[in-house]
Amino acid sequence: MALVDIKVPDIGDFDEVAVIELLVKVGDTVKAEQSLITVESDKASMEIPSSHAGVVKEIKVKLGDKVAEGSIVVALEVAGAAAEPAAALAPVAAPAPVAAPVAAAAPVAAAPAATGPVQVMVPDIGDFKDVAVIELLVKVGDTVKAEQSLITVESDKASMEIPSSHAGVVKEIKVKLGDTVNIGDLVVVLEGAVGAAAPAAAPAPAAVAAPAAAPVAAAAAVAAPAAAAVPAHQPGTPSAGLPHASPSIRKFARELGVPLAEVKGTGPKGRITQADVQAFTQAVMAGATQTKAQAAKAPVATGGGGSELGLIPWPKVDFAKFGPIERKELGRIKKISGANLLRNAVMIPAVTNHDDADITDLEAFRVSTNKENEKSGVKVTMLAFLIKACVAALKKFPEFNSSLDGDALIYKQYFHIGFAADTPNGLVVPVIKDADKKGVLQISQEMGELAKKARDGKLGPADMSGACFTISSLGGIGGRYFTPIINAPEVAILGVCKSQIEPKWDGKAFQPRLMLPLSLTWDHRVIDGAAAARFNAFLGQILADFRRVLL
Ligand code: CAO
Repeated sequence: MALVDIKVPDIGDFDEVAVIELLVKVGDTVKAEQSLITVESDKASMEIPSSHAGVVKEIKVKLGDKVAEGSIVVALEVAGAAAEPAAALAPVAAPAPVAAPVAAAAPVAAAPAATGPVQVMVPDIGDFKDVAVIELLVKVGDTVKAEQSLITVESDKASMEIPSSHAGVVKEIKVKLGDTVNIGDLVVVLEGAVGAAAPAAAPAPAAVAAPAAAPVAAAAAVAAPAAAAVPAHQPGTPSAGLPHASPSIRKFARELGVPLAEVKGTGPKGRITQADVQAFTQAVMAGATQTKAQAAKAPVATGGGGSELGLIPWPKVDFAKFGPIERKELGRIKKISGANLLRNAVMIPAVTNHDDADITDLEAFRVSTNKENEKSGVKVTMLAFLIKACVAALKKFPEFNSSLDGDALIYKQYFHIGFAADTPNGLVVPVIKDADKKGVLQISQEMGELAKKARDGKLGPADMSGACFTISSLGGIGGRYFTPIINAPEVAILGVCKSQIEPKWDGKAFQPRLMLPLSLTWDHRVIDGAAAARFNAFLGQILADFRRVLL
């Protein structure tokens, strides 16, 4: 075993780059070429790889440190034989490619304006070969300045922008996303003299711009950075339109299909971390957020065009013609829930059965329990009893606790019950997990906590995911019956309205009974009307005599 210092290799003229990420920790086993840290200059973001395989014994830098060529990054314990051929591994250790964000086209003073077609090529990007085009930053017709970035390219170790050598109007874009490019490849064709840095230097028509740049060495190019490749994202200026993230995070996001521009960075200076990308993915999967592309596709609450369903277009009315108006954008929750509700309303063949449950005795029990428990601070709610009763009904009728999966049904053996909560920002559905394993008191307490979190806008994706069945209670507000919309991929939802005393015939006389209106909406692809009627009847029996929950 030998201890080898892994140093920052030749990174050209970048003598003061900041360490912005530590990618390994003491004790980690690393392979040769594995990235150890990410550094960032004002010209590029790059990862420093290990020249050897081994075990990290010590990390010699910390976040924020400035490093230069030769700075020790990590002390690595390597097997004796492996330590020897350090020289053989030199190409790995010297990520000349990372020094690549360079390649000047021409010094500023000479940066000409195009008067005729000018071809802008990929300049000298050092040792990089076959770098992928990951962003097109201009479109045909755009007016660009000299030095303005045209495309972003990325290797597995660095990302950088390729600037324009000239000012002009973009006539043609010669690359597309996913293309791989090399030095000298044509990027765009510009035309017309616009905002010239030095009009006198305008080249002849059809001048070839980039190659005009001396094929300078990386360091020299940085020293004359007129059209040097600039960082894909400059520290401190994430709002420049491009996400502020390291190459590996950009790659990670691309693999997951995550639009980085929509991810909020929580790292230093708003930098996007791997955890940010993961959190964004989880939020999208849980339905708590949408990508812009999803939102654009979704026929949201205010109405997509309607053309997706072959419907006539949504009526467009100039309401101001009829009286004063005020326009207010929908909030985030309303937009998301609107899109979900519309999909569920349109895609599910839903039917609603209405029924009543006699809760006279249950309500008396609830009120007396609350009196006895006054000091505990936990109020037992009717909704908590309903959750418990629904669990019993879901156990008896398992298809209500299922989800469609193509031609199959997934039967859940857990009982997570969602409840609709009205908040100032819109409707949300927190979930009581494992309601079958909890008592009514605990459910009441958790509901109180979740409802508060909902009103405070603090529910996280985990609080709102995993429901098997949902209850929407308007009992505290009023109404008789309504037709709730199923919360896909669930297959049923129970709507509850305000209970009231009604005369009920007991065979001899009318008796005043407290009746609770129930509205069960179910997915007819999974459930039949008879099963729904039985489900409601069973629920009614339990609510009339809660001891049946025990049976
Ligand atoms: N019948 C008569 N009264 C009822 C009742 C019912 N079915 N359910 C509750 N109540 C009464 C309670 O007794 C309580 O009265 P007091 O204040 O006099 O004790 C009051 O209504 C409030 O009840 P609660 O504190 O138990 O609250 P809740 O369990 O009814 O509701 C919550 C909690 C979060 C579900 C509710 O605040 C809410 O947001 N409801 C709206 C849900 C919704 O919007 N659904 C529609 C979805 S489709 O757009």
